[in-house]
Formats: sequence, structure tokens, C-alpha cells
Amino acid sequence: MISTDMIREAITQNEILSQPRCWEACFKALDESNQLERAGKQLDKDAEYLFIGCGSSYYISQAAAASWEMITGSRAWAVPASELLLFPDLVLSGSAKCQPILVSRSGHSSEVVQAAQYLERARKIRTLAVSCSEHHPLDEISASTIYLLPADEKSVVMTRSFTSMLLGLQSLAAWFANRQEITAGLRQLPAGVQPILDSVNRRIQEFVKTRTFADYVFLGQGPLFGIASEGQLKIKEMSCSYAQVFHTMEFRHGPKAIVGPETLITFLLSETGYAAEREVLEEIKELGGTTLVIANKADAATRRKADFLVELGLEIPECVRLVAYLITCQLLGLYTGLKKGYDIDKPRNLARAVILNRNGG
Ligand code: F1P
Repeated sequence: MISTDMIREAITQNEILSQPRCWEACFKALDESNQLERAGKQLDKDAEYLFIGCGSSYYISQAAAASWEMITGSRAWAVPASELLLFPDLVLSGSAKCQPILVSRSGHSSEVVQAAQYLERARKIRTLAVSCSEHHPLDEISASTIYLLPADEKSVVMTRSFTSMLLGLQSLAAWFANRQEITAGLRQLPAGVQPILDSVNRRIQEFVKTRTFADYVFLGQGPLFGIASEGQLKIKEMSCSYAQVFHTMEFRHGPKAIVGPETLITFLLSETGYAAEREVLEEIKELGGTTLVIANKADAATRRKADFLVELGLEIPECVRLVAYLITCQLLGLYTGLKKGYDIDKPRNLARAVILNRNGG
């Protein structure tokens, strides 16, 4: 059971709950340091944007690439650093000028550092890095780095560093494309998300206390697929539970075979694909699955099919709402891990960064 001692001591919990304040501090630091303008001036309107990372930072890259394309109209895609290292021609096949953006909380992950070395030295391609710390191998190699220092964290698993680096990249896209309504929307997030965080933090503890699941599925489409991917990773990292991610509509094509009351299916419903994604929700509920639904606005049909509903109600552009969807997934992972008696601050088998020795072991 969740003992008050364990909750009081979990650094990771405090860092999850600190996010709105942390985002405020990151926006202030970006403004005062003029980093967006300095980095933005180096970017090329005709380039294609390749986002690269590992683990949670790869999932940031997925959500950032989708956001970048929605905000700037420039082609953008994401790959894990290993894919660039092992199949460089597959990744860099396009003819257009490629602008790589490397994402790493620590700046020490060997695969990301090797990817920067390969791009800068072997391919003579200038890279931009994004990190929550300074003075590390990645910022020594990359042509320039955007720092989100207020978002650095003690926890092993990435929480506020994830949301803050994604907001930093969305802010850069908005600056680069001169989309002031996006910048305005981003700056409304801290105040808009705080009450959601407070209510979900209370409600989800009760939900986790009263329910036990054998496995977890996270579903999302478009820019929400990267967020759903991070959701499944948080459950794995913080509670050592079995979790999977799919595009919502893909879940029908076979994976729905696993549905039962002991399976918790988390739907990150988009606005763009709402009607089609809700039909999957209705079908999965008919099959007897337990459903957790996060949506900006929920209609009566969705309310009827949700065992746990989070309605964000944020009056800001869709692609700016991504981080608000992730909070619930982070808290679900935290309280499920505490319920199973895990020390969230020392997740099993994990370190803050994956550092490989010379021969890659
Ligand atoms: C990336 C990462 C984390 C993961 C674990 C190991 O680190 O894969 O996403 O949770 O902590 O490191 P980084 O390159 O962003 O520092």
C-alpha cells in the first residue's frame, strides 16, 4: 500500500508536481537569455528537421517533430540515435538540407554523443542540441545548444525535463515561424495546467488504490503518439509493469485481442481525430476493457465509456496541449509503482543516462 512516508520521500513525485512552476522558470530563462532568437537565426527555412534522442528523449523527438511540422510547415521527423548510427543512409536519404536537432537531458548518453560526432565530423552537418544541463560532451560537439536549466531533475526517470524540453522546442518553432498565437498558447500552460494537476493528483491516487491491472496500453495519434509512447515508458520505468503503445486506430488491427477488465487502456484523444478515435473507445469498452481517457473536451458518449476521465478544457491550439496530456500518465506510473512497493527514486535496472564503454558494451 502507499504509505505516507513513501509519498513524502519521493523526489520524483515533487518534480512531477513542480512542472507548471518549472515551465514558468524555463520560459523566463529562455526570454532573459535570448536563446530562441540566437538559435532560430541559425535555422534554414528550406531545411528538413531531424529530431534525434534516446529513451524519453526519443519520445520528445517524436512529439517535437510532429509539433514542428504543424507549427512551421517544414518537414520534420524523429529517429532514435541508434538508427542514425547503424543505418545512416536510411535516415539521411533525403536530398533537401537536413537540420539535425539532438535532444538529451544529461548530454552524456553515448548514442546521442556519437550521433553528434558523426553528423558534425563525418557528414559536416551543423547540429543544434537541447539539454537540461551544461558542460557535457554533447554541447562540446554541437554547433549550438539550447539549455532548459531550471528543468534539470534529481530523479532517474525523466518527467519535468521531458515536458520542459518539448515546450522549449515548440517555443523555438513558434519563434522561427513567427506564430505568436502559438507562443501565447504556450505561455498560458502553467496557469492552465496547475488546477488539472491538483485534481488529477488527488483522483488518480484513489483510482490506483482501488484497481489492479495486469497490463497497460497507451493509445495516441499524430503529435500525441510521442506522448503515448512516453506514457508507456513511465509505467514501465516507475512500476515495472507490462505496457505497450499503439496508434489508436491500429489497436483494432490485432492488439485488441489482449483486452479484458485487467487491461487498462489509456486513450489520449486528439481534437483532430476525435470522432474516429472515440469509436475505438466505444468498441474497446464493449469488449470489457478498463478505460482511462484524456481529452481536451469530452462529449456524453466519451463520458459513458470512460472509467476514469481527464478533461483538460484548455482554450489553446491543439499542438500546444501535448504536455498537459502527459501529467496523468506520469502520476499513474508514480502511484502504481508506490502501490507495488517500488522506490520510485531508484527505478530497477536504470541509470540517469546510458553510457556505453568504447566497444559499445
Ligand atoms: C535518456 C535516457 C532516459 C531514460 C533513462 C536513461 O537520457 O534514455 O530517457 O529514462 O534515464 O537515459 P538523456 O540522453 O536524455 O540524458
